[in-house]
Amino acid sequence: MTPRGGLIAPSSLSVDFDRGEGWRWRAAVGFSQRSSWSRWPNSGETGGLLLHNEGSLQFTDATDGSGLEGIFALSAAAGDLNGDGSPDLAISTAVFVNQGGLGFLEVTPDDYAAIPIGDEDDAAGVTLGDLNRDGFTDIVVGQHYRAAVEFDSEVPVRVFLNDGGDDPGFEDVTESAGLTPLPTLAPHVQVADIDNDSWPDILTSASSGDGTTLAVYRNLGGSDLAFDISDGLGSDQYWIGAPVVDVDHDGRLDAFAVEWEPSLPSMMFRNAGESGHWVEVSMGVPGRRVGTLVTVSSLDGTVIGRQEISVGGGYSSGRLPVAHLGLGGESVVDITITLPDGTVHELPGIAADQHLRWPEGCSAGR
Ligand SMILES: [Ca+2]
Ligand SMILES: [Ca+2]
Ligand SMILES: [Ca+2]
Ligand SMILES: [Ca+2]
Repeated sequence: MTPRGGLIAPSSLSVDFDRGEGWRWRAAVGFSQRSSWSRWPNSGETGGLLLHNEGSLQFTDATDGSGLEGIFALSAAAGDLNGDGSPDLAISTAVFVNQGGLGFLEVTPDDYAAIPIGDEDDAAGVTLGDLNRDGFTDIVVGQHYRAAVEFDSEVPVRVFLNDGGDDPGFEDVTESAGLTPLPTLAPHVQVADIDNDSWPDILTSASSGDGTTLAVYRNLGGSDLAFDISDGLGSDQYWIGAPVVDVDHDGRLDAFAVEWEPSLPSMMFRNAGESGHWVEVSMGVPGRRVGTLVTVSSLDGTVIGRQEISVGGGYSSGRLPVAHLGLGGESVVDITITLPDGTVHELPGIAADQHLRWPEGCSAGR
């Protein structure tokens, strides 16, 4: 590829968009900040890049003709939004469906654009997950709104529910689902079942607890999507990133809050809350992890949760290629693994509270 100077890319991800053969990840995509940010004078000259992996660490620029030309955003996330088995793309400023062969069709909802209050307000981290457990992947968008601390504005994290169409439509349910506006920035967002009750929650990099911990929108469950927010909003404190991972292997998802201000420490938050049962699934097959869909059902066949293994999303954070699913009160579940090539593997009667690395089977270790 030809080097392009001045590109600032706060977010990037790697995903097999064109379902390349073998182990290679065939495409990576990065997005630069929008050009109007005067304090980043070199940003926004080219827009995001779609890079095609030719193997041996060689990449070609596949942006032209892809439908992704001239895009500026702070974050990108990939996942199957229309259920056809190919990964699609949601970024802070637009949504695209994969048409195959590294071509994308824009399906951005009319009300997707973030409306700035001041000069340094942007939609930020994007993350995907099936928040209402209807089988269709929804979109969560964080906010990097300096107005929240400079003008005492309150700005929510936004949620768009997928209507399940082939060219999916998305409904902004931010207000109806009770996503309380935040008095500080929340650039990073991640869908994660923090209490393992089987309903996906939204962790943000805003603070709660009067600035002492991360703010989490807890999914109240049920057919009508509704969230509760952590207590103690009001502090200006926020973190720039907050990747989620079960660091101490106790089944509860922990988070590392990354500090932007050099004089302050980054913080590791250990999850010490109440927890339901859980299961984790990772792929032991090199290069075939990202895009694997893990579906968990109770023994009566009710789907409890589904999660696509992904490494991207959010803001300036990453994630492990692991599906972590809360199970609530279910201690034994059936698991279905759908590989990126469409192959389906059924794993019946799996005991909860373990990490399962497929295909070697269950083990206590990782
Ligand atoms: Ca798709
Ligand atoms: Ca959904
Ligand atoms: Ca939950
Ligand atoms: Ca933990």
